[in-house]
Amino acid sequence: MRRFVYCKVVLTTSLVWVLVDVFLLLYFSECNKCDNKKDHSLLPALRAVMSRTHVAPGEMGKAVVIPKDEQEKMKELFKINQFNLMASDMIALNRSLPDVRLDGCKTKTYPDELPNTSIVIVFHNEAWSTLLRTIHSAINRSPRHLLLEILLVDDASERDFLKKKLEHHVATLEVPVRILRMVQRSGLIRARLRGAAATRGQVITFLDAHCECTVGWLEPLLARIKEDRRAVVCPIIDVISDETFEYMAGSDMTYGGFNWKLNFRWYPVPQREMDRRKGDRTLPVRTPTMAGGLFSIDRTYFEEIGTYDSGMDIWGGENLEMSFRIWQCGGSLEIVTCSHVGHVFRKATPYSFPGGTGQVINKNNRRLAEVWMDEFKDFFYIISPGVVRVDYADVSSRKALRESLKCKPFSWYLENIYPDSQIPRRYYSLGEVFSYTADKEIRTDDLCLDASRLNGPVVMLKCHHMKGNQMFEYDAERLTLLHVNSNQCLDMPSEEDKMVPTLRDCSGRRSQQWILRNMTLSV
Ligand code: UD2
Ligand code: MN
Repeated sequence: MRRFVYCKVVLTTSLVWVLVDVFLLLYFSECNKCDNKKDHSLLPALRAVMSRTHVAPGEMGKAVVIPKDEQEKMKELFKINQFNLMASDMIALNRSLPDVRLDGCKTKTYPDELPNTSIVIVFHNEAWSTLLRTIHSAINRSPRHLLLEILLVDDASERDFLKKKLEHHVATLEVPVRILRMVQRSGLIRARLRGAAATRGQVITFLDAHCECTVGWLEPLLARIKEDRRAVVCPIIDVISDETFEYMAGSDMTYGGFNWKLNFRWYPVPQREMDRRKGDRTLPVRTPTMAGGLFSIDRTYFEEIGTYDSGMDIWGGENLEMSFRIWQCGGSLEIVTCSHVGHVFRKATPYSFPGGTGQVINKNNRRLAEVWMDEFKDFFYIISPGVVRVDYADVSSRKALRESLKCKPFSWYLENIYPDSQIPRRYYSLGEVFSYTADKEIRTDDLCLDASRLNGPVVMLKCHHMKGNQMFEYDAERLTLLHVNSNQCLDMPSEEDKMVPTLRDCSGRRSQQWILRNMTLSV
């Protein structure tokens, strides 16, 4: 009997929710048709109810769960864009998101008179729902007077819905949206240049085509540029899961750097930068590099500082090129921690790279290194020999730009802006795998060869720069690497050591002889 009552209660409660759901679904499908007109005063309240009832998939940034019997189809669809297209298509174009800002950001006020912005979004074969959610979230969460226009640049997409259907859809929006079409596939760099040239706003804001802007994202970016027109500012990039479209807040404690192969990487914000901001995490973080996709820049400053290198193709390298250029030529690059924008990070690229992925990225990186990295380019070329083999065309106009802007050397950048960089300022020797540094470390990126046991194997551990177990003395005559702490020599891997290099008493035998290549300093 009791169980019966319980079931009944559960059933009626569910029934009520189902009715609420149906109502909300109807309401929101209507709303989607009329494209987010502001006059839905009920909307915020309904959104709140909706998030409690989980009525629509993905509301409040929740993960979308695909039922078992749909998962085969889901996997098929995943391949089109390298993200869960089925999940994305299930989510409303104006889905609600949590307010992930630091508390100190929520109460900040900004000047009434902020510069306005044009948003530039370039895309190649983007999915409908992700592209439109980028646009809708930007419109819904930007004060109307600050968002002048949106420019879409279609980089020669081949999908039908991105033609007339897209034009009709954007024509109904309350912010002017213009679509420019590249005649042939040009890559994101030249597509952005085309978009930027057509903007009329005081600031240009670039976004990837699969983003979601959160509440209050725009004001802090514009306010920082108003303070200093040479500040180029990025939001914190939150993660939208490629598997579930769950919205996950990014950290304000990481900033942009790069590794030995010039890949962009996130690293912890160093203590010196925390100290400079006196521990106030709501203040902008000075970042050595930017991820590349999401940033705002004063429009005239974008021109002055040399826009982009139009000789770069398709994808890659432009973010570091711009980062080095901004810092070396007198600007600053910052992450405005009060601004959050989500981005779908993918594990693989969904589109083709005409000419081959490696070729394209090597060419862009070569141009970057030739123009901005001075003698440090040699370090990079040894690590990435493929880069030296590509034809990188003419960089003379970029070198002339560097000259005319009187930009500082790369060593200045490494010393002053990126002292925690993984590039050893001084090294004795460099092979394709390891370097032997002036600190007598055997090192690759931020990992150092470390030995803690007599007659034991060596391992790679995070470099601590305290010498100790990570210090090896090279004897250029005997060709030995002496582990000073244990007074033993590095020995070649053998079957017996399970192929791991090991410390052994120094015996002078062949397996303890190491040839260091590309010596730059004498040991
Ligand atoms: C990151 C950046 C991206 C760019 C790239 C390096 C973020 C969040 N994203 O990679 O903006 O700086 O690093 O180059 O920081 N696209 C075209 N034509 C092409 C290729 C791409 O229009 O030939 C578009 C694409 O549709 C997308 C944007 O360019 O809107 C960025 O491409 P992505 O999303 O593949 O780059 P991502 O996020 O892996
Ligand atoms: Mn992207």
